[in-house]
Amino acid sequence: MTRIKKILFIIPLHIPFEDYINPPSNARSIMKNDGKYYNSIMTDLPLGAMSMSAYIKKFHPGIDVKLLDFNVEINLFDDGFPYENFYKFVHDHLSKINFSPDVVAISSLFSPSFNNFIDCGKSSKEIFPKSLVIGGGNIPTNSYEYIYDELKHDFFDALCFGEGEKPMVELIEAENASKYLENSTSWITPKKLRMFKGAVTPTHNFVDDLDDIPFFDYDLCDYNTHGLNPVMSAFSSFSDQTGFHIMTSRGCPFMCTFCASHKVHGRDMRYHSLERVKKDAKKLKDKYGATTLIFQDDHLMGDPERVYEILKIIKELKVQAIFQNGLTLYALNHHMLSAFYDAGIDQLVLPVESGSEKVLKKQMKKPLKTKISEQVARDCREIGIYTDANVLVGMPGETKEDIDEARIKLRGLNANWYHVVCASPIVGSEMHELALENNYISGDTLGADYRKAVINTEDFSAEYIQNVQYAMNLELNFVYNSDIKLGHYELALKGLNNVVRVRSDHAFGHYYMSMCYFYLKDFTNAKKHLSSYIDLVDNVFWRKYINLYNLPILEKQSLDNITSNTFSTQNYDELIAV
Ligand code: B12
Ligand code: SF4
Repeated sequence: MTRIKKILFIIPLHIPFEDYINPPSNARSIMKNDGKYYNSIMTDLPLGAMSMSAYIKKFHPGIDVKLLDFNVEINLFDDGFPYENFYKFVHDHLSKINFSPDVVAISSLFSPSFNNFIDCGKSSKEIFPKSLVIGGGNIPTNSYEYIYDELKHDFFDALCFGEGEKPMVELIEAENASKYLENSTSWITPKKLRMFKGAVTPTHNFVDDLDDIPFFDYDLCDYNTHGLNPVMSAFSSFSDQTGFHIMTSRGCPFMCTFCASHKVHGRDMRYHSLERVKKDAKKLKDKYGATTLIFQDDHLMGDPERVYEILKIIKELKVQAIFQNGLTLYALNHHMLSAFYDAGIDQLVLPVESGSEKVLKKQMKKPLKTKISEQVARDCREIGIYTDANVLVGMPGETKEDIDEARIKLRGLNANWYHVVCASPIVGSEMHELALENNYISGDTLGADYRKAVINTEDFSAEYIQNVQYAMNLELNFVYNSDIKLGHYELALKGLNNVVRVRSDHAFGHYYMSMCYFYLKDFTNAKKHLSSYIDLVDNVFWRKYINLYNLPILEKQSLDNITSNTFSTQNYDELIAV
């Protein structure tokens, strides 16, 4: 009989604490009652912990599992954040928690959360010295040597390699937990690592048939707080939806150099059966009130026939669906896109990644041609699907010429919106290895995320990429906005409105909204947004870009006579000079 009766899952803050307190200018932020801006923390459901909990309870229904997600906890302070660092926050929180765990299981998926993961481990051992403190997820899977050998953070009793369902159940069932951890290849311990230096080769221990994992333990989360700010809310059509996350497959066979997913889930595809997908989706709708399913599959399009069936389920249940990770573009032919639309899906994320063939092929090793991206964007427009294109800039090996080529090419893609981010050397990716080997990384990489450029190569500096990333965002979404260019002002307002909703001081957002309203002959709103723009023209940050893109410097008197001339002063040819 197991001695493990209580397990506490902890999810560290996803982003560096410093970025929470002082959000970078290109991050979504919110103002709290103390008048200060804080980063707007995403509260998506932690599927890993929910899956492990369901699997554990299948074999040991008596085990009491709790979840503490600091991305949610940190959002609950309305009057400003009272702690000077993340460690103090966690420490205080754990010391007040009314739960004595036998195991504290900390999950860390993201490089930017590395230091927070460590703070959680340290605090947990201090507050619960008799508990087993373990870690798992992408970061421990890839950084166990760094954590134990370099940082000497032995407060983690063991770190799990890859997926944790089976290793957790084996741990619970072990006669002697310490002995099991030392002997199992799913776990790395400080003792094992030091004893067999260099020869520790942990292995994946997958649940081969995903249906063996019961319906995920959604009850670990309280939707009232976890549903406050999921990533989905950044998409205009989904901001008022009740979204529940679901992952119908694991694995991805592709080799994109910037990706680390395979390190945890492997490269072979494993799927939940269609019956199971249907049952879960129905339960999420009927029992939990889901109006939107948020698919987290890495490679949903792995089996197109299966996708048609999943779309039928979505249609039958009359729920919306969002595919945040993007869908493999080559599988999105006109027929497939029409099936998506027929199922009620009118917004898709397109992982376009670059407008340069060379960068796609050589730097990213992405099996994609720009003409496929263009075709998909064109088909979506024709069918009526709104598209958000993801773009990465600043891969090692990318040159300034490649970047300029991509900038120009992407203008012709005509996606509705673009999310341009800085390529980041995430731990576990081929790009990270390359960047390390060549000394390309500046600053604290473990804290790096896609908003902050950290790669410096022979071709560019991180600062250059940071500037280009912001300029590309302004160009593709505002100055060269495809919907404005095509005269689809209502569609343009969808994206622009979304920006101004989360950043009310966005000068470009207001200017281009005013332009759209003007051409839609809604002069009241045209005047309102132009007035907000005029209030921002003297702002130092915006003035730089206003000058760069030749937006007009207007005064309040202009509001009395808004004409098409107000909006036609740009000189597009100069724009590449950032
Ligand atoms: C969903 C998701 C998100 C969600 C997070 C939802 C959440 N609350 O967890 C959101 C959208 C918020 C997100 C954000 C980001 N993401 Co993301 N995301 C994913 C994605 C697609 C799926 C994660 C998931 O739910 N998996 C399903 C569950 C079942 O698996 P799991 O969580 O990995 O858990 C299993 C194992 O890891 C392990 N395990 C996990 N925890 C523990 C704990 C213990 C104790 C044990 C024993 C085992 C264990 O067992 C679990 C069950 O099998 C992964 C890719 C992937 N397939 O993993 C990328 C991934 C994790 N994300 C990634 C990145 C880079 C990011 C961002 C940095 C990107 C950005 N735009 O800035 C941000 C980070 C946060 C930020 N800065 O805002 C990278 C992380 C790599 C890295 N080294 O950093 C991944 C791996 C994708 C990739 N391209 O490589 N992401
Ligand atoms: S980025 Fe997407 S397609 Fe590429 S390897 Fe990762 S999961 Fe697969």
